[in-house]
Amino acid sequence: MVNESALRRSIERNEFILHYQPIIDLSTGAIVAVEALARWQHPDLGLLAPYEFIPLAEQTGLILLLDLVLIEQACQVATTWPHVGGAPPPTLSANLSPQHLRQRDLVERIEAILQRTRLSPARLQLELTESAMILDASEAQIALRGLKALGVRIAIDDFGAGYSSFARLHDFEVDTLKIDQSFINRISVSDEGWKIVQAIVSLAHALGMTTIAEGIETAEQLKQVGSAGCDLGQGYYFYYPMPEDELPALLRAGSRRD
Ligand code: G
Ligand code: MN
Repeated sequence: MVNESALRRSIERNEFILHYQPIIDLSTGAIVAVEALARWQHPDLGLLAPYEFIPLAEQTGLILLLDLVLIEQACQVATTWPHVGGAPPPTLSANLSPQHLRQRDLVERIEAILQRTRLSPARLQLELTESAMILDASEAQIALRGLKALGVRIAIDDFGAGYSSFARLHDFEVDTLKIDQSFINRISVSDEGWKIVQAIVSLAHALGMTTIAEGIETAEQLKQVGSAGCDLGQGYYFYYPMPEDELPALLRAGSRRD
């Protein structure tokens, strides 16, 4: 049974692992970033996906503990990724619940993680879901400014699925929009899907933001997001999330899928 005390115990016992999914530059095919995705290695239930425990972690506030434990783990791992050719190792994209923006010590905690792991701040991108947009603007803005002052980048995850405001994105100095996979799915079904993606990309670019298409599963979707002007892409068509030890060989082998 997954309940609060089981979840708390599992964090103490370190039952969480991270899988890593490459993010591809659509114009060069290079792996430019990697997202760390949480998995719970449950002693009885096996490997659990985020949707099976993140909602409970959010409700109970345990997410405040879990996220930081996982971000530190991912930063540590990211320092071991190889340089390939002259290119810098990929950026680490890590998920951070918007609840953290209310914590006064967030910036210090992230700074301490960067110092302990010695990951360059420029190689860390934090992904916040759109619900960050509805937090008290001044409170969120102070936290985001502090993170940006460290040199960390900010991405909005699952963009377009919930409440979104381009004015807020601009105020929050968001660097990257991750376009929700529901739009990418819709691309193959109707012209409308493509038009929405294209419109998001144009607005994002006008505000100086980079775009990532999430959940690319087919060659057709890849072609369409490319023609809509998307910068980067992520999804099963390229790579499934993989265990930590499989990534370095992939990075060394070069990042082209073909
Ligand atoms: O909320 P967030 O975007 O961080 O979560 C991404 C989730 O989507 C992960 O659990 C990941 O395993 C999953 N995922 C990654 N690529 C694909 C894809 O191409 N298709 C689908 N359906 N899911 C994906
Ligand atoms: Mn994410």
